[in-house]
Amino acid sequence: MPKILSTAEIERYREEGYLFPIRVMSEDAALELRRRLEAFERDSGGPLKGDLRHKSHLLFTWLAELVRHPRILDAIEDLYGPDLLCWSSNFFIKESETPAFVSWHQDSTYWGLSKPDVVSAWVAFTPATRANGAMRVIPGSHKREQIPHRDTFAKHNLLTRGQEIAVEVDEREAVTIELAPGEMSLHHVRLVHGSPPNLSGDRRIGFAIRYVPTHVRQLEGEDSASLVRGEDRYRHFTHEPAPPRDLDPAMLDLHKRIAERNARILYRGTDVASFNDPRGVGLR
Ligand SMILES: O=C(O)CCC(=O)C(=O)O
Repeated sequence: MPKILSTAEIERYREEGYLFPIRVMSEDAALELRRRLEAFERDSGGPLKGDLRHKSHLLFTWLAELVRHPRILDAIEDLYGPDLLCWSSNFFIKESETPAFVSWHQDSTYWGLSKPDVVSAWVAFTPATRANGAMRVIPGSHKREQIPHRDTFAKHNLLTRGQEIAVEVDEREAVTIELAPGEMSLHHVRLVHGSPPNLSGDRRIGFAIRYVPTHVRQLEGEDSASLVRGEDRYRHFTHEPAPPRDLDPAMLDLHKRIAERNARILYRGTDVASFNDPRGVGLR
């Protein structure tokens, strides 16, 4: 018996590779998350950048709670079963009227995971609209195998290597994932997706949380993840603790080491070694 998705929604995810909109929390609760992010940005002198956008749930209690939000986990459990790890999370922030964009890609390309049993929950902290660069997806494209990508390291591309699909994408097939604050979309790791620049007068803020069932493993080196539901009978990943308070010194240190290790996986085959390296464009 599914927990929150209907049988038709589960079937749709299997056929099309995405689902939206799913309400996670009220608009006010989402705007409170935005307020917390922006309070930190004010105190630290500017927009969240570099490795602070990666696995931020290890640094902030309110994001640690978000990756464990029962409504998100119920939806993920309906798709992938009761034993779940949060493998990663990434802020995708597009400032207003800036050229930042995301090229057409499959998430699976550089993640190094053993199976395509990986789903992203993209949670909207602001509206996501056509005008502000909402994500676009190609329905059913997750059924394709891994498609070759080329690295562009393009200046305004928000992806780690500016990677893009090396074959033509028929944009007439694209569906735009418009969301209100507090809603989420789900997308499969092989789904072809991307997003255009934000032409609006406000920031567009999304927090993408990557979940795997515990049987998935990392093929490209040592890796860690947070057990967020059920039990882990496989122990393929080292388990990460939740932060006891925002910016806890021990968690800052752990996060730094994890980010360095993850960067080695995601930038493998290049000479970029860190999310903070200006040559690597990722997570600006
Ligand atoms: O936020 C966006 O525009 C793109 C997000 C994305 O590529 C992802 O979550 O995998």
